[in-house]
Amino acid sequence: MFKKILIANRGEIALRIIRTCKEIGIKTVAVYSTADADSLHVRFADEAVCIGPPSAAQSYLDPARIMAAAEITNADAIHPGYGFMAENADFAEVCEQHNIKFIGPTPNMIRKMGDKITAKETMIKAGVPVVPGSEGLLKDLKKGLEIAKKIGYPIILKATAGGGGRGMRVVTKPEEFEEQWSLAKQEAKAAFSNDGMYIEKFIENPRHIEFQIVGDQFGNVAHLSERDCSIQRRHQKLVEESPSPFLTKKLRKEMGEAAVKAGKSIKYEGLGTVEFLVDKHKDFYFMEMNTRVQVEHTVTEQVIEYDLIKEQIKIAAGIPITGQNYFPKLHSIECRINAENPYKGFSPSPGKITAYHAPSGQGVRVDSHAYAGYMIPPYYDSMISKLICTARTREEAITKMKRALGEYIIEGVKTTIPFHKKLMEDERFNSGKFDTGFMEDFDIGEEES
Ligand code: MV4
Repeated sequence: MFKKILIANRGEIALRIIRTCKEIGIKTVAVYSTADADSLHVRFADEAVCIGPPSAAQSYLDPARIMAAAEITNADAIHPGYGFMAENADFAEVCEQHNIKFIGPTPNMIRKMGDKITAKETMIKAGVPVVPGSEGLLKDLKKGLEIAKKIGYPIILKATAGGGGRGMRVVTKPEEFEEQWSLAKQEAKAAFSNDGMYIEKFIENPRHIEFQIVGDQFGNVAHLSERDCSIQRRHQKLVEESPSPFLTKKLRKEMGEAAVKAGKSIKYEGLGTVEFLVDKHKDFYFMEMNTRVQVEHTVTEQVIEYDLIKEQIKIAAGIPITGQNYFPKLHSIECRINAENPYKGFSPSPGKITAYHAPSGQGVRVDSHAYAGYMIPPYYDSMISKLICTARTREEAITKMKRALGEYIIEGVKTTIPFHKKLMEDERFNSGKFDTGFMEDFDIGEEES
């Protein structure tokens, strides 16, 4: 087992990883930018190394600074958390070269799934259903128009280097194809230095349902059931839950088997998420695979009673998994609390938290690095807390969430708490009949004074 893990991240996830390390007797090293000197991950780690100024490019995203911190502290592994270095194959390779274990899949697996066309081809070979579309890279505009005509409009143009909603354009009729094609290519070139595109049939208002998978170094792969992440706004998830109110037992089994097939086909190692789009006929299609721990891993932990970070560390250390699939015993919902003003288009609201009280009680979990007096820096993402409520049924979990949201006090900055309160009262949310279009016509109403 590792003796010392460096956590190449900040905020709640750095804290989350430190907590597990403490429980299993592994020393921790925090790294931080000068903007995070007063952060809890710095205080709770056994050691901490300042790696640079606030700009992420010169701190959390700089491989040389992170590696230097790992070497001077003698860390034998690096946990990247999510974001930053988590899906950076080059960084995983640098770790390998320095004989420091990157806690995650191999650089090749990260690369394979990071390139969306390669990922899709891999899934087709493995027999996992994918959205009908072009096979491989689109050669030129003419070929694109041809394929779009064949599959029928509307279609969606996607960048092979994209993902998570970046580098996509919907085309509803042939007359618009050329313009959208060149805009999409320009955007992809600017964002990813790679303008490779592919086409898919556009599925209107799908549900976003993802399966947690876990694989070890011996070829065992299992799934830990699904999370429903359909409540999103501009590709930012707001609420996640497990199990999905949309899945039947039969569909869960089928999708779970597809997710395991996906993982086995690449001998996947570590924690991974297989994202599916599910249409109104309950047909499901592989979308993307994420090769990291996700923000919403917590709801899975709650419903199957499993420490996913512990599992991730054990797998990296070469300990085998049992290979059995897990099914939810409970219902868990996560509300992401962001320092944003939901009454003003979710605009960022960084600043000092002047008063803070977190909810608690049975079935209430708060994963947060926030405290009274904490200064939320403007440089990083705006999530300051995850409120996770777990009960036997969805109805009870929602009731508990309302109670917990009512106890949550955060003063000094605007937060998304009022949004979540309104959502928990929403009829459509309560019925479980919603899709990824939900936020387009959700009305939060007037701010209470
Ligand atoms: C799609 C789609 C409809 N049809 N692909 C958005 C995130 C990225 N993972 C892919 N996304 C989509 N791909 C086809 N062929 C609709 C979306 C999409 C979406 C997907 C999941 C959750 C929220 C979404 C919001 C808008 C669009």
